[in-house]
Amino acid sequence: MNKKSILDLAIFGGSPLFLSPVHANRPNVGDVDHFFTSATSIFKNRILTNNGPLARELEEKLCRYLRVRNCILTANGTSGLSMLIKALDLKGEVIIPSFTFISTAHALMWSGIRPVFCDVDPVTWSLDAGASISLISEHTTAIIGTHIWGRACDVARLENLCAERGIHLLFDAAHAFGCTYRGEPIGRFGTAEVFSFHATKVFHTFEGGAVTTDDDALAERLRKLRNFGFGDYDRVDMLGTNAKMSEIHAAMGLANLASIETTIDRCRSVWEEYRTALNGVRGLTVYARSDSEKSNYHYVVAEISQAEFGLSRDQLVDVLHSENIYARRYFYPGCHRAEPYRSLFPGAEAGLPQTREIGERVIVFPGGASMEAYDAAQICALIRFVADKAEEVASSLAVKDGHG
Ligand code: T4K
Repeated sequence: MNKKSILDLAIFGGSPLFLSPVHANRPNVGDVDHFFTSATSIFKNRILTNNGPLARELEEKLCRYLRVRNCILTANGTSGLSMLIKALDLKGEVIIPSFTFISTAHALMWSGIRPVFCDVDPVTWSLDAGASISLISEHTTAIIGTHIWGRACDVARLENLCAERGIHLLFDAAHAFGCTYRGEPIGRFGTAEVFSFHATKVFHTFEGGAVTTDDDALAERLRKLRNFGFGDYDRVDMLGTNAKMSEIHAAMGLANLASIETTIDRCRSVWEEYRTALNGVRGLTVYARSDSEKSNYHYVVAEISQAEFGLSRDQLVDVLHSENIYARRYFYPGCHRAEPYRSLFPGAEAGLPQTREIGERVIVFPGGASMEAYDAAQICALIRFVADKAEEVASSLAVKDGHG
């Protein structure tokens, strides 16, 4: 990092630190030779999709890895969520965090279910089990927690609560592949869990997802739903959809699964690089991982406190973007402030103080196995430089924006 004065920052006319964009969540790519070998087999046997041999092999291997009885691969995480909602015949209202990806709320609305937004825990940023109690009504049929950044929800407390109230507990495990809760792999808690295997996830199938469950009857229903409701040739048993995973996607999954532990190790070293290099930067806190659980370390997340850092999160994002570092603000501003929810439920904001606070402070840095440790070190050095000169940067930004 060769910037000496703030005039060297790209936002003030200097050369960007990186010549080409460095993205948050650039896809990891596992064992490419493994992928091409599987892909060749697809063309040899001409089974391209419809629960083919590679999809079945991947389901079996994922069941073993996640220690769960059933894994139903899907076209993406959102179709997995939608199918699960149908398979359980959920209705009325479902409680979800607002601080999550928009797809959970959308999947509910597509089924005519009202998402009821719950606040998040200030430490883990996952659904606040305590806050959810007062949101349960006679119309509530389920709670869906998100294991945000791979850190588990308060599973035990939510399980007790849902069992007491006779409602389903589901988890969005999109961030949590390879992570544990009380030493057990995430994927086997609640009635069912849903993974996203999107390209930007630690384990991916280009696009894809899965529902995992120990409930065999539910799994059977999901398999039928995934394939238009077919129970047999010429026999349709229910209102289904098409959410199958094709063979080429499964081939990518098999290749990525073969190298998942190496991928996680690499994610961890990148995360450690950030944590060590940013240690002591005032007003910047790297989101903590639980010491007692396994994490995939895929997301490098931090919180910016403007009062101490000297710049707002958004100002830091602008500075980084101009350097070609595409840090993101996931999941700002929260689902409740996105349409159609903002118009439908204008009062939701009042019950979501933590969501608002975290949404204003969160920043996701480029991380994951596809990052070079050297690049992570460069990014950290730049952030440290900006933090040291925050006052000067803030005044120059104000002048630049015409407020100075
Ligand atoms: N629940 C949670 C908690 C989720 O995070 C998600 C998905 C879901 C459920 C739903 O699962 P899916 O139905 O998606 O399977 C991305 C992903 O599209 C989305 O899958 C993901 N969450 C979400 C957090 O991130 P965008 O709109 O931010 O994606 P995009 O295109 O900006 O990509 C992110 C970054 O990655 C970019 O900076 C560029 C880079 N990138 C991306 C792709 C696709 C690459 O370098 N190469 C690529 O191929 O939503």
